Amino acid sequence: MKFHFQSWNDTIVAQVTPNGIGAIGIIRISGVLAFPLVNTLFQSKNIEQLPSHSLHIGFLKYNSEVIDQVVLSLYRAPHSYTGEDVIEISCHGSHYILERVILILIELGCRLAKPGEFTQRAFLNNKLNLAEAESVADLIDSNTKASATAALNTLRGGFKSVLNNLREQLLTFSALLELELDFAEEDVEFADRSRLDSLIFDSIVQVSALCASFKYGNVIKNGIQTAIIGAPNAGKSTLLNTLLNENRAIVSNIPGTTRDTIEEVLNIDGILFRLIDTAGLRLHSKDEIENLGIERSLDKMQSADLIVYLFDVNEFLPYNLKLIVDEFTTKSFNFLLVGNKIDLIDRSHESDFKDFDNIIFISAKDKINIEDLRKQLIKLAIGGEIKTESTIITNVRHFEALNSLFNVLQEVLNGLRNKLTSDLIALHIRECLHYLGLITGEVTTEDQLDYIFSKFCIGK
Ligand SMILES: Nc1nc2c(ncn2[C@@H]2O[C@H](COP(=O)(O)OP(=O)(O)OP(=O)(O)O)[C@@H](O)[C@H]2O)c(=O)[nH]1
Ligand SMILES: [Mg+2]
Repeated sequence: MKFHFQSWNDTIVAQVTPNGIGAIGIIRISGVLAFPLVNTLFQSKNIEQLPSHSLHIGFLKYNSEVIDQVVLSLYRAPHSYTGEDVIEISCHGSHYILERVILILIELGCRLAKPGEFTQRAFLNNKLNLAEAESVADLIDSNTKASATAALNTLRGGFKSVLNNLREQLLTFSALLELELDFAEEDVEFADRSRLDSLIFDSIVQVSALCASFKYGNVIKNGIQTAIIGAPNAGKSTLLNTLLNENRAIVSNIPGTTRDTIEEVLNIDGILFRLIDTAGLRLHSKDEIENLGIERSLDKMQSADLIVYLFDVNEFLPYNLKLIVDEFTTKSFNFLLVGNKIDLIDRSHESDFKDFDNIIFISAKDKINIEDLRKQLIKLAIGGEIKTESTIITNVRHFEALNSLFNVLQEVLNGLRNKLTSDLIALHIRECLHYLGLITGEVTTEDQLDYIFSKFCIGK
């Protein structure tokens, strides 16, 4: 369902800058009452006749109370973020002033905006499609270059053009299909059936690439849980400190030093690794607290996206490492073997472990090969370099819709190859268009929209 400009009777207001003291705080008002209401408060000139996209300095006054000297930014419908009349008031960033202005505007007839309501109106007024609106929230949430670039790419229409392309392919397909239905009456074999086949095949390739990109998208958006696991004294806490470049965890030569898990975030080339230093694993500790720590280590290991298995190359036997690798492989864990303390040995000792894949040798203490380790972590997390310029799916909702689309496209292809009747194939194509519409917001219900926008922050 689409509304037209200014179809709401209520005018919404919210602070768009974060709470707290700053030089400037901005309040946004959107709706039919924006201009008349702000006009009653603005002393310096009558803003009703002023043009869109203009700035005006002056005093806000309510009854006899002078509230602040402010700058108004005026945007007239439909040329605004929401598509409605919008005014942004830049006040001095005092909590008192901002609250006072908002309360006055509410007293005069505005309503406090719900989370994401400005963007929801932008969507309902066709300023953005749903995927683009969601990327606004992702952009605000992003805290690395990679996640910001991916969100910005969606917002700038990268995803939209991929979806439009798919839609066009499907529409061309159904046009060809109808042509075939027309000819069927005359019992003429449709000449270019292989074109239908290749159209659907191309769509499947595109959709499966988008689905595959979700793995990276998820990593970009949520980071990667990385558990550092190993025997007591292997040097796990030392490694955590070295990677973070600070003395975060206690290090000592007493086995069993780390009791509870320690979690810190490390940014490697724009990817967030949520590093977890754990209590060293050993079978029979008499210490009850250490045993609790070991239980936590095992839990973290199960739920991690990536395990860094650290061992002391001077003490650990290849035979034992093999047992660990077998266990990890059976459980399909994503892991990296890291032999530590190479500063203490003759490096030829590394050759004892030459039969293992996914292994590197470092000294956590003397910072040897740490750059290599960082590169390996990136490689295991995302399987190479991230190309954030290409379209990457970061949103679970989009991923699910694309997955369903992928399945229906497969059915279409099978149908074509097994000579399913054209009217049945046409039904599947309609289903495909439905899933595309779920992403862009053409077939979402109001409840779904409320849910999606409720995850935004207030003021956006
Ligand atoms: N020579 C050398 N010593 C290291 C290296 N890494 C760690 N150590 C030493 O090994 C000892 C144990 O280090 P930790 O980092 O506390 O080991 P851990 O794996 O966290 O141990 P637990 O917390 O008990 O499980 C300390 O004395 C460290 O200084 C290294 O690369 N080379
Ligand atoms: Mg430790």
